[in-house]
Amino acid sequence: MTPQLEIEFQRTVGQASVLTAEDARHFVERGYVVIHDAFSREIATSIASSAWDELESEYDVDRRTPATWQRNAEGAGIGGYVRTKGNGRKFVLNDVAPKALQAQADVLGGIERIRNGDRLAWGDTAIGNLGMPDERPWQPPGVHQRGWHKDGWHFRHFLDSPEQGLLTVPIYSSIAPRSGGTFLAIDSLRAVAELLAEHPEGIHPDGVQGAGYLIPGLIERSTSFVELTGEPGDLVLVHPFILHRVSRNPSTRPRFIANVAVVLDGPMCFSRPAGECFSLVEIAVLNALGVETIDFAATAAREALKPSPFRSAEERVRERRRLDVEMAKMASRGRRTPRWAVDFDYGTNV
Ligand SMILES: O=C(O)CCC(=O)C(=O)O
Ligand SMILES: [Fe+2]
Repeated sequence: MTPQLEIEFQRTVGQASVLTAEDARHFVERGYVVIHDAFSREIATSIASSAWDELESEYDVDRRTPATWQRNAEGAGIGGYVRTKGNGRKFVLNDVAPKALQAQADVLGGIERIRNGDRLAWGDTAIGNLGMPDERPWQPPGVHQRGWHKDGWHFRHFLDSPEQGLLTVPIYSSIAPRSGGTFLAIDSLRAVAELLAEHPEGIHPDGVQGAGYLIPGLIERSTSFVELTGEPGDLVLVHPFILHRVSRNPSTRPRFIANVAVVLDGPMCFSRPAGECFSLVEIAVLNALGVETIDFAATAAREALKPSPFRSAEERVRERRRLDVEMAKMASRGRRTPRWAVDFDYGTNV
């Protein structure tokens, strides 16, 4: 960090109450931090257990018999990967997990910067990566893999977008190494920040999702990866610009997490008036770009979009046209999808 940014960092850390200075530095420099025992094991295990109840009643699976788990297989190459609907329970963090709430406030610059911060709640849906022991060995994270993405399939992405202020991953079951933990490209923050800084008109969300044409060019610049591991009750806070992907779980240790987007009360700000602290999310962006402030102003309207799987035929055609125009413009400015992309199911603009 530059000396001036270090001063800003110390000011922000001085206001944190759950994150230690070490946690905060980890988040700024590595793009994520694991907060241990951020919420009770009871909440975690009750969500994981109701997820199994749902899977057993909806599919012909038995939680004790890994050979049955493949019956939920959803995505290509990721057997046993499933999202549960839950029972509609709500866990208001302020009431039942104040440490989890405060940890998020610590990285976002205060609870008042979180939309409905004092009523922020988790549901009881879960994402299971159940474990599919088969002949294919575990693969470590790497560039040439499918499904890398930036979260946020429902809005036009700007450098300061408030819709996905933070990516949070509450852990509901033990995640051992090589057992289905999410893969993070921890040095992808800079590539994503540079892209967004270059495009004040914003980026169509389809460009940065799993099949997004921009992803291969971005992930290609990463050399540093981690897989998330942890225990029930741990909360992983991930910077919104960190590219990540689902990993294949070849073990018999099922994994349950959630992925909760935190919405900010307003856009991020990279040139705050004296007396106002930057959030750690903002400091991470400034640090990644090697600057102390950025005068960012979006030049196109913020826009909510229907996520691609839910669009009507007509909407699909319309968004595809818009994306095609964006892709062509990017190509003409020299941002071209690398050749290998199509072999891993990404789009391409070349
Ligand atoms: O299941 C995982 O490991 C990651 C899920 C994810 O990236 C997402 O839901 O956006
Ligand atoms: Fe994601």
